[in-house]
Amino acid sequence: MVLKYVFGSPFQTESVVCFPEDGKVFENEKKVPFGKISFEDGFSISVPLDEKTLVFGLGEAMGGINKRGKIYRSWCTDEPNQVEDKESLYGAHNFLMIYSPKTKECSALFIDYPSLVTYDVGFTFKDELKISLKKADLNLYFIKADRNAEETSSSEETSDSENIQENILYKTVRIFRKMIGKSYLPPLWAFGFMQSRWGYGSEKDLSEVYENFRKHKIPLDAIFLDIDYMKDFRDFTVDEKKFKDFGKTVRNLKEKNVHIVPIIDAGIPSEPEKDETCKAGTEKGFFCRMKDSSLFKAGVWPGLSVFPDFLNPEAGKWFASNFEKLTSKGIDGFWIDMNEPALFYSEQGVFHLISESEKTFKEIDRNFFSLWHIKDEVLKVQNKTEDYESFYHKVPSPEAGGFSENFSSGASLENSRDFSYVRHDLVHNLYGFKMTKCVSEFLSGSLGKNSFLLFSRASFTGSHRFAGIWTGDNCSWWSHLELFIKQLPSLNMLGFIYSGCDLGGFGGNVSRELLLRFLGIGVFTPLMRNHSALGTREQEFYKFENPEDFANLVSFRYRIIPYLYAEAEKCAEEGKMLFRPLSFDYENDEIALRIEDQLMLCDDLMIAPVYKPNASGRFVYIPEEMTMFRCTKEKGLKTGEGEKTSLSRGSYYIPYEKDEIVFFMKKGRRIPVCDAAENTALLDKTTAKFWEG
Ligand code: MIG
Repeated sequence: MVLKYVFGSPFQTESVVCFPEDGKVFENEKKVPFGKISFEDGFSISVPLDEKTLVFGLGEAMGGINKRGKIYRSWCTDEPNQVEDKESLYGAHNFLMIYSPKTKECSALFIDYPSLVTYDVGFTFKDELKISLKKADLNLYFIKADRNAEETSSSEETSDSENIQENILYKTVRIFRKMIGKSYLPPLWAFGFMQSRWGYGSEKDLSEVYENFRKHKIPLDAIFLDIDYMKDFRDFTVDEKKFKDFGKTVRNLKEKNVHIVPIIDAGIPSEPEKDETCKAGTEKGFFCRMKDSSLFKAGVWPGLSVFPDFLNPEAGKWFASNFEKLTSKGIDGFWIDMNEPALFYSEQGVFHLISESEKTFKEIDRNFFSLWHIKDEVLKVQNKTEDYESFYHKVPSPEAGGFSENFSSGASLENSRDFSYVRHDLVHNLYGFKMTKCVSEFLSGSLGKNSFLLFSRASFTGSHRFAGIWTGDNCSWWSHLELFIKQLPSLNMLGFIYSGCDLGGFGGNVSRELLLRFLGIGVFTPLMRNHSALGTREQEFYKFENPEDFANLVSFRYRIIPYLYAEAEKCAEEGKMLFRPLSFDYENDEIALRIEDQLMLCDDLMIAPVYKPNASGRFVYIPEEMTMFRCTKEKGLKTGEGEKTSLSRGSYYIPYEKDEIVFFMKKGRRIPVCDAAENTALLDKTTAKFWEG
């Protein structure tokens, strides 16, 4: 059962593409049956939770799989400092599930709203979930699966064990996934291993990486280019000093089955005389503007920049058409960045800082405490609220709902019948989504559906139809390895099947052991990329002792790629999840319900990654009889079959060294495992043998 509550005049976000035929729509209700709504200070809904109730969802977020006990803010944020108390990351994913083990009932909420949404999940009051918005213009969806109805049935499902089919949590997700549409899936090569680093930007860098991977016999399918390949960090340019013939370099590597994947940022340098993209976009009026119709400018990598108005479909189409400059050179994969959008500073912000500082210095006398004021002001310059409130998008009027601006005096922007101006902060969370959408549509048209790789940093519910996402700037921290385990199932709930994190961690210096343990989960995630920040310890596998240990783990990945890809296809098509919390398979198991560090994988498997330093194993809960496969360099990783052990339900200490892969298979299941290969193009599916549980 799906109920849609329309309040006020919502913005049409495009998150939901398929409203169920038997769904009901209500307009401007004063009461809802699942909580208390209030129109004070915008809009809020309060839902009572009983003590045992679990709350899942919110996609890319901090916290646990069970979201209780924390505040979250859905506001796309460039957040390179992901410490525990942070409330926002790069994605805005307003989907929550509430499961009561007592009543065995599950309901879900989807808040279809393009700006800040705050979730207080039993933090202020332990038994209250409170969701707050600034405006009372939204679509609120309430989903309640019926245990006995065949809402999610499909012919493929006969292979599922009964417990999955009947699981009310899984059923609820699948109703939601039907509403938000099928997931994007890249071509097979994008399931191969991909090497990246901020700093790679020349022909020499690429060949060095390629040669080293070959030398150490580590499989590889793609090498990434970060902003350094561009001329002065300008989109759609290639630095000729670094690449004599870019097209030739790309083609040469492609002949060796290695794809080059360049980055594209959201901002365009504000230099119409020098920069073609800026010139064309300015002439067409495709950049975001301020009230007085001057261009909004803020600093990002190329310096002071202007920002394509992705909420204007014509502007998006034009921006995306520029990708041809790279696809024509043989590029068939991109990652898009800085699209929250991240703003280092705006002109207004810097002027404000200068005047504040001058004032402080003048008055400082001997009260040095006032220096803290300057420190605060400096920090505030980046991603400043006032900046997000200062510019506008030109949105097709029917989409804008009650969000279009009522300009008073001093404005030269004007709403028309066809287009309305909407202030950025009111639709902030759509910026990266719309960028992803236009780029994906362009690539789909020019390269063909499912034949390009695309993933984005910022995202919104619905982005999964157009691209994958990565989880942004994590760090080489054990806690971030743990965080990633918790993020994966939540991302899968929202259809982000093609997703992953920077393996090894982006910021900070990775230890050999941590990198190996990151791979312990990375071998299973569709997006499998080692990426790190400029200035950190080099983290290519061959920079560490015994690179063959890494090569073995990556080889194992290649052995299961055909299986993983086929399963991911099912997930994308049928609204299934590649990674699930254990509760999605064992809803009646009190222990499984609370497990935060093991995941169900595909239909058949369970994984329990090690995420603590200096561990030579971990405790694992086995929720039903399973077969454990231990893959070592002698048995299973590179060749042959992993060592099998049968385990009945219960808890075990499982020895699990960092150069091994351990996973668990449900009884009676089997998965195909083929021979490893240097890259996905050389994988031979006919070599597959079944590993049986
Ligand atoms: O301000 O392009 O998350 O992956 O290496 C940092 C440089 C900009 C942030 C991305 C990261 C990328 C980096 N970018």
